[in-house]
Amino acid sequence: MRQWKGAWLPHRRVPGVLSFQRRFTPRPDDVLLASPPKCGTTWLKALSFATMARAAYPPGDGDHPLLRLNPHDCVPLVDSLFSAGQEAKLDALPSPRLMNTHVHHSLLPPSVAHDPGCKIVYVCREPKDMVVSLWHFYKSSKTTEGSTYTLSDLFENACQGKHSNGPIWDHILGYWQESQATPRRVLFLRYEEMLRDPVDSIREVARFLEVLFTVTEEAAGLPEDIMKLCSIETLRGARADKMGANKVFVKFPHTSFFRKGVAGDWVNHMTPEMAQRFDAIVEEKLHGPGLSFKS
Ligand code: PAP
Repeated sequence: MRQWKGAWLPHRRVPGVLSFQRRFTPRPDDVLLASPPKCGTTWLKALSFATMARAAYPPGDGDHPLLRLNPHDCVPLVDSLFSAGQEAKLDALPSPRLMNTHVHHSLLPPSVAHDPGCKIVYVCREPKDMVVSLWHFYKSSKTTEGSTYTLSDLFENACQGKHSNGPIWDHILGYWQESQATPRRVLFLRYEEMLRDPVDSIREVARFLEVLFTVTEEAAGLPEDIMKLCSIETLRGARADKMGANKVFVKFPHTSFFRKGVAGDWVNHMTPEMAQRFDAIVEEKLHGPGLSFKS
């Protein structure tokens, strides 16, 4: 791991993030989905893609791309494309481009962070659930390193903010503050609220992206169709390449992106002491700005 401007990054990701910062050419109608890892990115990618591309791909269509591709193959992770020297793929995307990043707001290219045109949809999650989800994800990796990583190793690192794109509290704060300052440019979502009312979240994303559902679409049940298409059960069963989402995630099988998909699974993995310790750190970091994950 390397620390850069306060953020922890896997060392192999640093060149990609640097290139993203320096060489990314924005378009005024770009849409960037941002998130810490394991906080609902795959779901948000599916929902946003299905919503934005609904004219070309009706969500009830039996041959919808999301039924044959992993959502990560439909919406590229920008910094990874730069890491892999594949940024030309971004130029080839039709406008409005839908892209994703895991980097902190402070690491975004200035053109993206402050461009009045580019919209950012951010999703985060209860931090303990993020840690547990990340641990399961590492365990599903095909590498020996991944399969021997213990929850207590990851937990100790997470308490110091030293995990991929950590600290999670700074990640959350950066986008939250931006969403407060410029709510028309940054939409701040929570995974738990999306789980509580997925259709409402779909409408919220559509409203924010200025692709509102028409009266006819509402009457035809399009938001509900998108919810069903993007449910964890449907996406898990998609005919996507079972060996992995795309070249960047090739070590991870398709199903490793769709585990439980619930809130509060930390309780099955962390002791009350671990939970208390982590909560205290997170609450202290987020308390001032008025954000909380306490239930
Ligand atoms: P990524 O960083 O690798 O893209 P991300 O998609 O952000 O991962 O988060 C994965 C979590 O979202 C998993 O949570 P879990 O480990 O606690 O189960 C995964 O199950 C959950 N998830 C993926 N797709 C969906 C979905 N369609 N609906 C609800 N949750 C989902």
